[in-house]
Amino acid sequence: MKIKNFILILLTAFFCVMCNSPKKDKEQIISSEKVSKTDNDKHPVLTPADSLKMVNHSIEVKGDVENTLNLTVDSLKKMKVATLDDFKVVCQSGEVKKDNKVCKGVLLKDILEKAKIKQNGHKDRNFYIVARASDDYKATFSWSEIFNNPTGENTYILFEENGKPVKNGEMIAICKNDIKTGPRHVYWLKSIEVYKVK
Ligand SMILES: Nc1nc2c(c(=O)[nH]1)N[C@H]1C(S)=C(S)[C@@H](COP(=O)(O)O)O[C@H]1N2
Ligand SMILES: [Mo]
Repeated sequence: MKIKNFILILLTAFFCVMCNSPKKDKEQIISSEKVSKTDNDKHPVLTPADSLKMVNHSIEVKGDVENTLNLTVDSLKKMKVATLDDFKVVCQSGEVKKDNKVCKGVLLKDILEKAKIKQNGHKDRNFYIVARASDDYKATFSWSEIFNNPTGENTYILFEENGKPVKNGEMIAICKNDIKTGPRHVYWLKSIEVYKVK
């Protein structure tokens, strides 16, 4: 009798496992299908010469700022440099594109404080900040995210990855606390633009 019960329990457990696993796979497929693929999603393959043309030796901080800045890796090194551990670049699709052990950079907040956003009184806070690359890839931040939210302590302009200068240009904008870090990882960085919401 006891052996029969034992076999019955084993069989039930086996069928439960069998029924549950394909369900999980289906859920995963559905969630990755939510991101529709268009031609715009494809990365053009550039020749080494063409990708060199995308490199900027300085980034321009401009727009609604009192001081327009031209920042090089050397000028970033003179600012307050932070070290980031274990920074992963994850695409919107979920694919891990980079897995850095250690990176060095400067807070975007410190750069914007140096440039001084032109604010007209303390209620004038509706600004957006665009990090733009040479290929016109861009990421957008808001004044509130940078100056009144923990995101401000997690948004950097990087110049070093794993002890070496960054690849794909000299500086990269990143936001460490984004869920998927790929979208606001801007390489070939060319400018940081501050605009007031009209
Ligand atoms: N300048 C620039 N930055 C970019 C992109 C781009 O096309 N151009 N692609 C983004 C995307 S979609 C991802 S997932 C990450 C990593 O992209 P990679 O696979 O080209 O390294 O960088 C982001 N930064
Ligand atoms: Mo991506």
